Amino acid sequence: MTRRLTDMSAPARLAADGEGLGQDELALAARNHGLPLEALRYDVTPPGLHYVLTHYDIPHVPDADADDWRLTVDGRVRRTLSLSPERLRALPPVTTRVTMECAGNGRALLTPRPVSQPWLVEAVGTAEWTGVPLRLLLAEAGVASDAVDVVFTGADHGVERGVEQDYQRALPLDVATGDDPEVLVAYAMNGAPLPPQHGSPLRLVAPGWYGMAHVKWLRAITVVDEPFTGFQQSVAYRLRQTPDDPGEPVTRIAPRALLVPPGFPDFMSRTRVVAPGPVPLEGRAWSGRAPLAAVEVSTDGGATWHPADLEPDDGHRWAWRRWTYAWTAVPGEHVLSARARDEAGNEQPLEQPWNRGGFANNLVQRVPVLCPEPSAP
Ligand SMILES: Nc1nc2c(c(=O)[nH]1)N[C@H]1C(S)=C(S)[C@@H](COP(=O)(O)O)O[C@H]1N2
Ligand SMILES: [Mo]
Repeated sequence: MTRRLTDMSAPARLAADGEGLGQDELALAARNHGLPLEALRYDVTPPGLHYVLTHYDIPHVPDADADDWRLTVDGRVRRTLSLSPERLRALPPVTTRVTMECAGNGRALLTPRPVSQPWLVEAVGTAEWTGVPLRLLLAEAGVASDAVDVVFTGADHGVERGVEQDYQRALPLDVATGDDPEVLVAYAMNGAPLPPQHGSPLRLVAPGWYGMAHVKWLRAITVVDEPFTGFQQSVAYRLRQTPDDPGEPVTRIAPRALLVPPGFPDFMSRTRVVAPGPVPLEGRAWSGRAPLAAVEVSTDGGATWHPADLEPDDGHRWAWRRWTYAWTAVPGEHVLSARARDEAGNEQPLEQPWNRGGFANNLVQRVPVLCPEPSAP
């Protein structure tokens, strides 16, 4: 259901020159937390450390009611299905390790700043998602030959830029019915039932796609014979330079590398402090567009770049990969960066890729580090 409350075309706001974060952005930041960057050390993110992004409220689904949940598969299908979580758990399970990243990651570092969830670089996490391949459910329902898109509806409801709505996103039919990667209707995260904030009892997992496609609290899958034009598809999540620019849709994750910040932090500035001498650097890198080709590291603010050692993916194509680099710190101030490139030639830019939503911005991370002079014995 979509109802117009005020003007649907009201564009998202850009912060004025020099305008600090407002209470509206703080309220979002306090609800939607990022991955503490030191947790990049885990291959699989412990659930409480995985980033969270929820547009409206987390629906209240008491554990006792979770099995009363019904997922409807309808629209342009031969047979409408009504599936309980129990029924889905009885089907052969598939587990996929997936790195998920919010399309707005990095937004708060842009100039001018799009006013929305003010992510720095930490809107990412990797989990083992267990569920049922979406293509098997669609095959059971029998997709009509005129199908174009598959729409996913969550149980959460809100209003956004004047438009009252259920959270809804669609995938093109070929992606929804594909098996490489296999889109999942997931009921477990890291081997346990989905936590409330990650979509309990059911969510979509679309490996390689930015977070907005992974619809949580999934209650309906609707096959449609026209391109889906819901708010999150055609108003939000478009790469626009101006409010009236139709823009390209946000789809798969652009390559990014992040560092585990070395040494220890200053409480307020988060500046890192390291002792002179060998400082092993490590981090993670990923791309949802093509397999990773290389990660490079700079320890001089991006002036020079050196190849990092990139670990193999060990069969986890849709998960981040660890990289390492041996640095020797000398006294002074340094800026550390890492940048990823994938096999399709997509590479992280050194200049911000700006659009009004602050989406798919994979500007390289900058980590200021202070290396004090060794203290006299
Ligand atoms: N139903 C529903 N699904 C949703 C959202 C939402 O607000 N409602 N947020 C989306 C966005 S923008 C992101 S980035 C991911 C975040 O998933 P996570 O909170 O499990 O990390 O969920 C997506 N799925
Ligand atoms: Mo997101």
